[in-house]
Amino acid sequence: MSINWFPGHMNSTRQAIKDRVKAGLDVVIELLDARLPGSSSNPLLAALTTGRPSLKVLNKQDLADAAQTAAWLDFYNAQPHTRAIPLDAGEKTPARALIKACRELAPLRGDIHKPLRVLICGIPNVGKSTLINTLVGKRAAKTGDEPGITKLEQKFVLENGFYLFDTPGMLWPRISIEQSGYNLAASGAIGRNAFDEEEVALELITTLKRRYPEQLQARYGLTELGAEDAVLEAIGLKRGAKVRGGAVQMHKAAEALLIDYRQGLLGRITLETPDEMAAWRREAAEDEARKAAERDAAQAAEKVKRNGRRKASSGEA
Ligand SMILES: Nc1nc2c(ncn2[C@@H]2O[C@H](COP(=O)(O)OP(=O)(O)OP(=O)(O)O)[C@@H](O)[C@H]2O)c(=O)[nH]1
Ligand SMILES: [Mg+2]
Repeated sequence: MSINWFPGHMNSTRQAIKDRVKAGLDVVIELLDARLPGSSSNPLLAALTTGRPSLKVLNKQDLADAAQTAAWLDFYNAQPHTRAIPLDAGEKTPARALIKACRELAPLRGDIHKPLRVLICGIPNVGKSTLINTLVGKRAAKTGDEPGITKLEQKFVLENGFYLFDTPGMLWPRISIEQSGYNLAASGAIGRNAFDEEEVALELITTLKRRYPEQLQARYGLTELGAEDAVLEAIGLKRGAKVRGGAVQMHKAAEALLIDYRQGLLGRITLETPDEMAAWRREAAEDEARKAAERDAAQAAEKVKRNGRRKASSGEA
């Protein structure tokens, strides 16, 4: 399954971020989802904001595996010009610490004449507006548990000389790393109609079986874990996803599992490690290179054929 969800408002967001960078921007805060810190990092955003001081915030850390969050923080903190911190966007004290970090990243800005301009961006539903509300100290930005709540860039004045810009969640036109597509969909970053819930639930079960089997068993009272579809059926039985005749509606079972996962009812779970992500990236790049080589070879063969036909029709030997 290759996911492609780049509705019109994301295209406008791309332009709005471009304009913001041009108009002047001091710090970029990219919110990542701590449950998928690699897949939630937006390559398009990286390209739009290169060269700006950047703070990566691993948000929803309350839902992620603490040991994995530590590994991902090490990974990002080892990258040049990058600082990474974990966060639960609703928690006031750690959120306020972000303000200090922004001031340190742009020490020459932050008064009325030279305001500090901070852009908050990231994939849909990752908690950008929640963070703004926590920082501002009131429900100023609209939030909600589905992707696509914020539709337009919005400016908030945090204090004198400190501006925050909330942006709509943005993905990128083609998510070529298949596993990233599944993890993004499982996390709730992708619109419901843009993916097959059953397929995503089965992939989630594969990951959970490999990495968190006890948590999966404990949540649904399963004594053993069989094949993915059998596990999904068992989940459906526990979660009342049966039709009248007694058969399990797999689509309902998938929906129930995804809701439970998103709400943290299976415990604290991280779907990917830095090493896995690096391997997926490599595989996707190799795949792209192979496809490009195949395309080139097909085009070259076509050209030879065309030349042959031309020579034949013009009577050349
Ligand atoms: N558990 C947990 N939930 C969070 C956290 N931050 C945000 N949420 C929840 O995630 C959902 C999305 O939050 P929003 O702030 O609307 O996300 P957004 O990034 O602004 O989303 P879009 O505007 O749709 O791109 C809401 O239900 C929040 O309550 C967090 O740190 N932990
Ligand atoms: Mg929002």
